[in-house]
Amino acid sequence: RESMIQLAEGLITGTVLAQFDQLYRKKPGMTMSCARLPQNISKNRYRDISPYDATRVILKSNEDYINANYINMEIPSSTIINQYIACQGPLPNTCPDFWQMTWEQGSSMVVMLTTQVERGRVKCHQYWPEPSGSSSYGNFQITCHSEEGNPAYVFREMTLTNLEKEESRQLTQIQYIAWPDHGVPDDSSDFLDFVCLVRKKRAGREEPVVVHCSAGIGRTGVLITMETAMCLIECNQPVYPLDIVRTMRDQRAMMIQTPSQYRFVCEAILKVYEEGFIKPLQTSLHQ
Ligand code: PTR
Ligand code: PTR
Repeated sequence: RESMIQLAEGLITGTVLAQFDQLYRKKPGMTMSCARLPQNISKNRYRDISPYDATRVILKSNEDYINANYINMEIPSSTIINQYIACQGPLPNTCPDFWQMTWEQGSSMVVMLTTQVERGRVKCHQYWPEPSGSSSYGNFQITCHSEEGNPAYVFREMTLTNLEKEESRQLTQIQYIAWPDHGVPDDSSDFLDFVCLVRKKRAGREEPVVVHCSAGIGRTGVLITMETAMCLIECNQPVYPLDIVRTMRDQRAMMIQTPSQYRFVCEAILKVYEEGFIKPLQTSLHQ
């Protein structure tokens, strides 16, 4: 409760945003040299967005580079560590790498926070087939069984097959579609519903949840912050959003891109706290 009063006051006085502005975007001392190797340049969607060497996801092959970092969020006084892989939206030439990573890391859930094209620019390659279709990406075959949704998000069930090993895994992808990059979601209730859905779907899965937008920093950072805050509130722990951002930026640079995104998530946290937005989730978890 104390931390929430502090947050509410800080939003009014502006200290919350001032502190966000002062926070380092990149953790001092972290290197990002792998991203700059000549053979990896074409695997980065944006020249200015690279993964730290220390926390990058390493593919189990000779060419081991993908623009992705592990992000672990510990919930104090509990045994919960929510694990994520934050990555950029796949490029045509990195789709096989994306599926290889998802396979090797044991992930069965992908959260996508961008559309393929925004304002006439390509933000992410469509790395999955149309519903009831199948496509191959390197050693992996993806079959999309179903696609359903509402104006805010789309839900897809897929099978991921490792063609070499002849093994398959079910995979859920949830895509939020009402959120332009550098911006904030059109509606915070829709967004909170979406985060609740992510929490519900994640229940029981130990493996990292793969989260991406276009660059894998702005919207991805907001989503991870929101889920972490919800989890803290559920566990009766104080929520200090700036600490969450710092913890994320210690693992992937620049997480949460703009002050307006930070303000949006802070306001959404207060809303969750005040309106008990989490209740429907708790009910559904016990079904
Ligand atoms: N990279 C610069 C920035 O962050 O401000 C410039 C920039 C801004 C580039 C927006 C692209 C932007 O959006 P879009 O790619 O959607 O046109
Ligand atoms: N160079 C790009 C820019 O600053 O516009 C990189 C970039 C693109 C950064 C998109 C963030 C972006 O948003 P998101 O991480 O939410 O896809």
